[in-house]
Amino acid sequence: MKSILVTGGAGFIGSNFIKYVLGNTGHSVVNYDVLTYAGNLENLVDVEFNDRYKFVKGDICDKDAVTEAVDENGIDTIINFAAESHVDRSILGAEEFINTNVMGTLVLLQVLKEKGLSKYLQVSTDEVYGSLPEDKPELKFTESTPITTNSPYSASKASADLLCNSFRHTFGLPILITRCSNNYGPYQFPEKLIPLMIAKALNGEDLPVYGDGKNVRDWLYVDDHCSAIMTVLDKGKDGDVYNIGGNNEWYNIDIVKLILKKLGKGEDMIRYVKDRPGHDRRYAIDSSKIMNELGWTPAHNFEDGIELTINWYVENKNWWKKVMSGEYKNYFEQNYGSKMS
Ligand code: NAD
Ligand code: TDX
Repeated sequence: MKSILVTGGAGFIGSNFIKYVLGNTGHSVVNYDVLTYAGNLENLVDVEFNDRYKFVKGDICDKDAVTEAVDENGIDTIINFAAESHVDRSILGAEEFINTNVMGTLVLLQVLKEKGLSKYLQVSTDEVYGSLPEDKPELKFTESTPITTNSPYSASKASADLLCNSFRHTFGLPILITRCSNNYGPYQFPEKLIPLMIAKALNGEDLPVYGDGKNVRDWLYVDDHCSAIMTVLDKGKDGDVYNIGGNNEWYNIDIVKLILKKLGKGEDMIRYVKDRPGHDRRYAIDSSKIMNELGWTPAHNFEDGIELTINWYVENKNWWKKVMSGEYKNYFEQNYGSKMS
C-alpha cells in the first residue's frame, strides 16, 4: 500500500480525489494544503476521522515543511494538485501563480529527489496546449501537441511541466504528468463556469457569459479525472504525459442554457459581458493514449454528470453560499465590475 502526499487536497479536484482513494484503494493519504481562498476542509468532513487520512496545513513553497510532512508520515508518493487554478485571477495578477505553480512544483521535485521517493504525479492541464481552431473539429490536443501558453495561468502550469520533464531527464526520477480537460462536479469553487452559473441562477442574478459564448470546452466529471489519475499512478510509464478528457465538447452558451433549463429558469437571465482578455477559443482532448495503453474509460456521461452536479448545488446551498461570502466578494467586484459596465 502507498502512503500518498496529496497537495492541494482541500480544493475541488483534490478533495474529490482523496475520497476516491479512500473509497477505492487501501492507500493512506496526507492532505497537504495551505488553505487559500479555494481550500475548504468542509469538503472533507466525511473522511476527517478515517484512519488512513490526515490533514497537514502547509505551503508547497516551504521546503522544510514539505520535507517534514514527508518524513513524519513515511510518504512514498506525491500527487501535486496544489495550484492557483483560475485563469481570470491570473489575468488580474500573475505573481501567486508563479510562486505556487512554478516555485512550489520545484520544491516538491527537490524533495522527491532528496528523499528518493518512489513516484511523483504532476496534475497538469489541457490549457498548456493553447487553443484549437473552431473550423477544424477533427483537431484535438494529443500528448505531442506543442506547448503554447496564452494566459499567465497556463504559462505557470506549462513551466511546472517543463521542470518535471527536466528532473526526469537529468536525474532519472519517477515522474508522471497528466493533462486533463475542464472538470465539473460537486465542491467546485463557484468562480468556475458551471458552479458560478448554477449559483447565479439559484440566486436570481444575471449569468455573465464572456464574449459571444461560442468558446468551446471539453467537460469531464471530476470522479472520472480521479479514476484516470489512479490509473496513471498504477500503470503509467515514468516520464510519460497522459491526456485525460471526456470527448464532450460544448459551447459555453449551450451549457448555460442547459443549466437554466434544468433549473426551470428563463434565458432572459443570460447577460453577455466583455470577453476575457486572450480568451482561448476551443479545447478538445484526444484521450486515446490513456484509453488504449492503460485501459481507462470515463464512467459518467454528461447527461448524468450534469444532473448529479446541479442537484448537488441545489442541495448544498449552505456550502456555496458560505464560500461566496468574504474574499470571493472582492474578487467578483474586481473581475466582473469592469466587464459588466
Ligand atoms: P482549486 O483551486 O479548487 O484547489 C487548489 C487547492 O490548492 C486549494 O485547496 C488551495 O488551498 C491549494 N493550494 C494553493 N496554493 C497552495 C500552496 N502554495 N501550498 C499548498 N496548497 C496550496 O483547484 P482544482 O480545480 O481542484 O485544480 C486542482 C489541480 O488540477 C490544479 O493543479 C489545476 O491546475 C489542475 N486542473 C484543474 C482543472 C479544472 O477544470 N478545475 C482541469 C485540469 C487540471
Ligand atoms: O463568468 C464566466 N463566464 C464565462 O463565459 C466564467 C467564469 C467563465 N466563462 C467562460 C470562460 C471559458 O471559456 O467559460 C469557460 C470556462 O471557464 P472557466 O470555468 O474559468 O475554465 P477555463 O478557463 O476553461 O479553465 C479551466 O479548465 C482548465 C480550469 O479553471 C483550469 O484550472 C483548468 O486547468
